[in-house]
Amino acid sequence: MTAITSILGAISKQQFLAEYWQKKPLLVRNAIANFEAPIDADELAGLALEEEVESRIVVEQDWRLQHGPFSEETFANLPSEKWTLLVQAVDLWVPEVAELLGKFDFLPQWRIDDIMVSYAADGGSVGPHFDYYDVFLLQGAGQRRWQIGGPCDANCPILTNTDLKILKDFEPLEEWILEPGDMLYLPPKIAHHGVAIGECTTFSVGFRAPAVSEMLDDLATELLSGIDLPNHLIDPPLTTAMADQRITAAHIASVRELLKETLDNEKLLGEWFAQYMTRPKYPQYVDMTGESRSAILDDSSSFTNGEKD
Ligand SMILES: [Mn+2]
Repeated sequence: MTAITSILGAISKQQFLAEYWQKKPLLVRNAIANFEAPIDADELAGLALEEEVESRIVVEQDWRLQHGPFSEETFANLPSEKWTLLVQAVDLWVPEVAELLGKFDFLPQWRIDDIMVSYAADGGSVGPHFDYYDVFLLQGAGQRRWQIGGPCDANCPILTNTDLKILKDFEPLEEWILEPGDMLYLPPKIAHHGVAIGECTTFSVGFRAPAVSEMLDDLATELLSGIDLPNHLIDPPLTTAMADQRITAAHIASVRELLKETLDNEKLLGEWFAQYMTRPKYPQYVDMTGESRSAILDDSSSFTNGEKD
């Protein structure tokens, strides 16, 4: 009988969640034994020709970022080295890639965003950078050298002459060469830099981590669209001394109180959040992708593709 092995290797799922998830990087050698990438470079380039598929090409020479869909001509005119093709949400278009998601059953499924697959020519990279989401970087075909640095945030200087957010000062602290089936887990904000050694493909399992501003925007839209919230701004106790252009701390406190009261609504927040996190990545293509996302609130309301059942 063959033992069923976890994608975390020798680390148990419980240990991973307690010690690594959103805390520190983990390299897993041979996360998938004898891994054969479920999509190859030609198939990936084929996807990037499709209008419905979100793809990008990064050329290192001038850190130029191009958005797909691409044409055969685009590929014919690329340099022989140091470029990368990135295709988003390949799991939605290729069932064999979607199957990989089954290996991440130790995490809330509604947190998963997509599997991005990248192909890099020799020396290709997207530059040293950091992301705000967790990611598992599973090596497909070929080799890639991953270097990681320390934690970064919006204050870390980035290059100004490109649309890419490339770190100006990247100091690698550790590095590994990943072989097919090896996997590197990175928590949010860790600086990283992956350079292809020869041609290679990498499968990036990324997680949904909306910014607070995005969540507030969406929640506000939800509130505007239906639920009647009768509360309006009210004054703190006024004195005649407040009858001028100053906004007092007492006024700010009453605004804060009003906003907190609005958010302090379990049902409103839960239902909005469940719908928000189960919204399809590409709502306009659900008929083609069959994208299905669901979540169940602990009060047992269930949500599918952003709708309440
Ligand atoms: Mn990254």
